[in-house]
Amino acid sequence: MGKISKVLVANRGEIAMRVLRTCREMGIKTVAVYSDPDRECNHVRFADEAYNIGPADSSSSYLNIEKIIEVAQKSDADAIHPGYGFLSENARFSKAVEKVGLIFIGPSPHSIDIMGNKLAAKKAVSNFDIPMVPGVDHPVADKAEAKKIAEELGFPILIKAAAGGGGKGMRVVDSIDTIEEQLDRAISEAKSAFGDGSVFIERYITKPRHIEFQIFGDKKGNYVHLFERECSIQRRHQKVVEEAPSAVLTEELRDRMGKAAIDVARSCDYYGAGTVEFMLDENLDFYFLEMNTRLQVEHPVTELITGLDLVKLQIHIAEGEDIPFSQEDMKISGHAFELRVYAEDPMNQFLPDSGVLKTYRAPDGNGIRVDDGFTQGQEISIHYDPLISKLISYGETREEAISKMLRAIEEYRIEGLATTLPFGKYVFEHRAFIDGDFDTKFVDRYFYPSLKEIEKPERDQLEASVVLASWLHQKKTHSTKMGTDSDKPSPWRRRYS
Ligand code: MV4
Repeated sequence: MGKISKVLVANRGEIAMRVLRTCREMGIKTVAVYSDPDRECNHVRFADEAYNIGPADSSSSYLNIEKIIEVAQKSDADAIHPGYGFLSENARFSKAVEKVGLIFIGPSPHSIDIMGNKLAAKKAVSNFDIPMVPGVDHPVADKAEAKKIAEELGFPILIKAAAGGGGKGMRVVDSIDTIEEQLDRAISEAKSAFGDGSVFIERYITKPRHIEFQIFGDKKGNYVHLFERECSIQRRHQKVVEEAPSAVLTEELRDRMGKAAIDVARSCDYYGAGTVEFMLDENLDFYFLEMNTRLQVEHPVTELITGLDLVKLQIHIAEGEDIPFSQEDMKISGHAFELRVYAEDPMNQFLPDSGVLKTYRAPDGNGIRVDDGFTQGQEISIHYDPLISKLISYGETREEAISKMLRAIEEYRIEGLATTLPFGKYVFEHRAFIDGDFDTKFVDRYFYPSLKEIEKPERDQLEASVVLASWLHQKKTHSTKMGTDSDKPSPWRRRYS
């Protein structure tokens, strides 16, 4: 431990820029790494030094542990920031970094190991009073046992892979008739996807909201939470819109969930930035889901409502300093949204699009922040995550932040590839979203049915965004057609005011 004077950023795109900027502000020298096609990227130009670490495919470059550590040593860096994705939650990497005497700006390998396995995480938190979804905390391979568990829990149940994350290897089972085949499939899927066929069973929560808490721990065992982010607007486990604070938490519930989040961190002696994920059900009961041991994509919304720089905090903690404030000092101020701008076509099943950013002009002005990593003329490559930028809005109230977001979406100019900007417009103009009346099924419930309402030939002829725009216009006069399950009253609507 000790003062950090030079940081290698083992990442690319917007998050590399995000980390480099804070380093620059702190007077810390910076080292970038890049793959062959990334030679001209913003992070390469912005850093004090930059080194090529290999060809396009991630496994030979951004995932190449030996190469990255070699560059860190050669350039005399004293710490490595992994960003998110790539090596950020790889315990072997953080161990290797520390073994050669460098500082890993992130949690210990021990914390990464525990939280990387859902059963290990359940076991660690079992010593604390943290609400868990009813279910079992051991691997299940026996069919008779699976049936017995399912009958005790009641259908539907969910089979989950212990090694899984982000929804991979999950299977919903509605009745006893299909449980045997679903168990077989879940096990073989888990084995081939993660090299570990352990699966376990939980009661299935049908309409959860996804609420996560930002926590920080220091190396002396002090903890704080920086409130929640609501991330229910996602498709296929890929988040699209996030906000802070959540529209549905009361002060009392926020306090209880925050304390539970800190206990989750405590259970694995966590230090650094971490995120504790919960599901919130229709009765406002919450359940611990998993902990992510990295700085998350959506961290800017937390920065806006707290006024903190989370990367700066990460660096101070990595240097061995205490968290410089107490829980009581923390207050939520205003409301923030983030829209992830992906190079994906919302009118074509969100298929990734690649190509040159022929036009690229980001919005700005009061209440708008754009975290991006590319400029006009650059290519969005098929090799990596299709995230182009994060459009972030901030206002005194939720309504104000929504207005600013819609203004900024209109102002954004991207030509050359399809993006999720029109989808963002759809979400931020949607009555249910504006009312805070949504859960993790929002996209499936509203967006896909809305596309079916557009005649097929018309859809093929027209430019994607034009179709969506015209539908959005139409929607305003046919607002009752939107929902497919509007027969049931929504619990969220009542609570949000
Ligand atoms: C669940 C669930 C319902 N019941 N567990 C999805 C990703 C992984 N982190 C856990 N996930 C879920 N676990 C039980 N017992 C529903 C989901 C889920 C979900 C959770 C958070 C955010 C979005 C989601 C989308 C679909 C399913």
